[in-house]
Amino acid sequence: NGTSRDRLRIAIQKSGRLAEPARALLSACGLSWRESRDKLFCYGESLPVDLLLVRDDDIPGLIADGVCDFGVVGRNELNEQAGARQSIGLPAAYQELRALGFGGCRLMLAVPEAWQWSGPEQLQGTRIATSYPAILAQWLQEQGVQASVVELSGSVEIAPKLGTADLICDLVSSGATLAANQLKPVQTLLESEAVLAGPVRRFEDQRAQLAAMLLRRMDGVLKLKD
Ligand code: PRT
Ligand code: ZN
Repeated sequence: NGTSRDRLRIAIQKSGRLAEPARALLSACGLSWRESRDKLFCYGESLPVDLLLVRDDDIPGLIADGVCDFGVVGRNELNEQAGARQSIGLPAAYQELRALGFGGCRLMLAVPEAWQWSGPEQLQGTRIATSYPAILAQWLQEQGVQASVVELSGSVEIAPKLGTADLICDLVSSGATLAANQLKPVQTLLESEAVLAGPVRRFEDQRAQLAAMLLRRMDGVLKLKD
């Protein structure tokens, strides 16, 4: 979508784990907004940089379609949707520009507590429940293992108990959810955190300078944080 614009548009999560830290980071970069009544669109006041408040799952697609210029999203979600595009032959449309240091978690395989884990070859012929079918399928292929991927959009951790899968591949932070479901983490597929995602294409209008300034400010803020 080659529409020329003179304002930048950044998609962030409307509510959820990344919503507050994303706003805090952008505020620290000197951005401020006039809240709109519907609270889905926030008009930038200090700079021509507007916010779109959406579900995290929608952020990669909004960048791919050129509706938004940047997004703050989990690497897990970005890589999953990139993998899904790739598997149907679509070109890469977005890229990770900066790792943001919050929203840390791991995409892991977790098995019933009674299993003795001996390595990926043990997965041959099993059924694995996940919300990340593209990342999982690619990893299985790299391991040279054939297993069936059972795609679930939520409550993945109860699949082994229900008998719909033998094990799961899900995000883990404290591990409490796994423990509560008598599962144990055995293998990390992806180290994730919130990232700034942007288009693969360069901006050819006013947005180029705005984007460069935003990245420069963000690098300053991120450097202060560690
Ligand atoms: O409404 P919307 O679609 O925007 O929100 P969402 O429910 O899809 O997303 P949300 O807010 O739950 O997560 C947004 C992002 O936060 C994810 O894409 C990850 O990048 C990141 N993140 C960090 C996590 C976790 N930590 C996490 N622990 N996302 C999910 N979890 C889940 C985990 O899978 C488990 O089921 O939280 C549960 C608790 O984790 P434990 O290990 O602490 O028990
Ligand atoms: Zn979501």
